[in-house]
Amino acid sequence: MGKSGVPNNDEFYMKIALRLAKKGLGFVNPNPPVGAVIVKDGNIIGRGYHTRFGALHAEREALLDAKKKGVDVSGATMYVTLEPCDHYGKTSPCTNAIIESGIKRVVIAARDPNPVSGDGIKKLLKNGIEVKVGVLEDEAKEVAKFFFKYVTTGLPYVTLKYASTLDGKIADKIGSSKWITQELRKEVHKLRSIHKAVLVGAETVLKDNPILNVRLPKMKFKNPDVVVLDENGRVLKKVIADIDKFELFNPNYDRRVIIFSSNQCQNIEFPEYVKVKTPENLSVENILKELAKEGIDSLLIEGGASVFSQFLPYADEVYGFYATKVFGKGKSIFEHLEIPVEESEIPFEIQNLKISKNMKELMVVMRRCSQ
Ligand code: AOF
Ligand code: ZN
Repeated sequence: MGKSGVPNNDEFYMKIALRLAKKGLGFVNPNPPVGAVIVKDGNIIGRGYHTRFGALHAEREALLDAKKKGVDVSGATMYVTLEPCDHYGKTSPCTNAIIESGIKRVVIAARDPNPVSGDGIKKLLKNGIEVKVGVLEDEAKEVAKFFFKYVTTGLPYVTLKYASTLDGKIADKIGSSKWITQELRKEVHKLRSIHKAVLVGAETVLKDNPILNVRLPKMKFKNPDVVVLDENGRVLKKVIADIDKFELFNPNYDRRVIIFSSNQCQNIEFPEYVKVKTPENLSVENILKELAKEGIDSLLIEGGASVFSQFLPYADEVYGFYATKVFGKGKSIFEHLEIPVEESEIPFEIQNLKISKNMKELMVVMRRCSQ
């Protein structure tokens, strides 16, 4: 912030770059959403963002945009939400493109934690470019939180999402669980659209036959991959018998389906978008590691109670959707956890709240406290 509380110029343009970066959410995983703007004499002459995995990086998109407009970028400033890369990956180094363009100043929000990408800042400085780092750094790390967790830990970012009654029930006593919350469903679909994969347990697949796709009218999105935790092989057995019975396996949703199972089903031919994984160890840690190997940087846990209980200790974020309903007897969200009262304080803090327009539903967003 400037002294008057008004954002200074660097923050002003970085905000625009961050807004552009967000457009890539859900399309770029496991790479980062990145945005860039080029400014000369107070005018924005180029804008760009990373649009999808494997596509041009934000910096090159912004340079291309300026070129298409026929403007000369020499002497301009580039604002970019992540340190420019200095490596030959799917594209050649952004540092080279910046240096060749004649840009004289680069403002960066966050340093790149990915060691593979090289030292972009050093390269720019060595080539006489002025560099400023750390403008809206926290905001940039927030936008690219999946990437930061994935690159620094080798594990996906885990978001746990449940819909429950006021008394913490996700299903009534006969197991029916559909439509506990209605009004805030758009929030759920937004969550699905930004995660690389959603995970459900066998019980949910067998009871609810869920689709788990994104339904957001008039918006561009990508359906997340689906991961099924099928410890006893119950889903697999049914799928082998009749795959068409399951919404999850409908090829129209254009996504991968990964099943973790104890069932060794050699010689069974599945469609190419289905992958069965049968690691010896089906612990949560191991499943997360296996998913990271599949390029899954973000995982949305969608239920049911057994899966919620197993994944809560690994969740980075929790979205609780509450309806003004009461089931009394029924399935509790975390009923498989046995926690002594003195240890019941979970290391989360409430970050955000949203009440539905009809005042009947509440979304509570919780984040694991930073140590
Ligand atoms: C992106 N988009 O806009 C920027 C990235 O696999 P590659 O060759 O596309 O390189 C990916 C790495 O490049 C990524 O991990 C990050 O460190 C860096 N910057 N990546 O996908 C971008 N600026
Ligand atoms: Zn790059």
